[in-house]
Amino acid sequence: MANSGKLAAEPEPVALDWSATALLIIDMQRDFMEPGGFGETLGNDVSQLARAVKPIAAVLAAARETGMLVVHTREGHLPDLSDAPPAKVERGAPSLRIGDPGPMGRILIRGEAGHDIIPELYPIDGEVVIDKPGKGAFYATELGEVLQRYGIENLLVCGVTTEVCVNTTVREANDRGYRCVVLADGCASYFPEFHEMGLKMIKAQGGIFGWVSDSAAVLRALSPENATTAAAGTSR
Ligand code: TIU
Repeated sequence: MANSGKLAAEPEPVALDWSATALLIIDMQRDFMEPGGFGETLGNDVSQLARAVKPIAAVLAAARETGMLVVHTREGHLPDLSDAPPAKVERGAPSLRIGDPGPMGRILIRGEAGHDIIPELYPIDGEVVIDKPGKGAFYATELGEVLQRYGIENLLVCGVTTEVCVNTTVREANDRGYRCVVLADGCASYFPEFHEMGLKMIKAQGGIFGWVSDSAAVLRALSPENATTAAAGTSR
């Protein structure tokens, strides 16, 4: 099926084969989004991240409607911390360190309540969940193999935080040959200025790492009258 048109984006509109496009939602976990989690222990104001939830939810609903591959990631570590480098655990002066008991269970540990994805964006059957020990979603995970298996060439990337795990993942993806479109309103940072600069870094220099678009543009592109190719799910 032919592609039906271009997605509005900066530095320029981008034509995507929707059947080779996945929605990649980075680390929308309670540990980053809610009080008492990893993000707050680092001294951050977690309320800064709430603005990304509704735009992601809208794109997620559209992706589900069209059968697009959806991949969720979660940053976290094994209970014995064997995949947590001491340099990460020891860094800074957080109120609680990775692995310490907190109000949502042990901080940033797989299987704990705080490690899970927020209810508004909770994965459904058929969606991929990638557990990652690092900032980048490709490092020490099966993400590359999964994307290859589904024939994915393009990524719609959203999640938190813009300048940390979103940027790191986009850089990793860029080097692996994926076209990355980052959804500006579907990302957020504890530092609004870092959010803004994190997006600028992606789209500067002719789109050195990719494109920046937003949820409204994706919803327009995926609407039934525009997205004749979005039924990727029929081939899975
Ligand atoms: N601290 C911060 O901004 N982010 C992280 O530690 N991880 C992610 O961005 N997911």
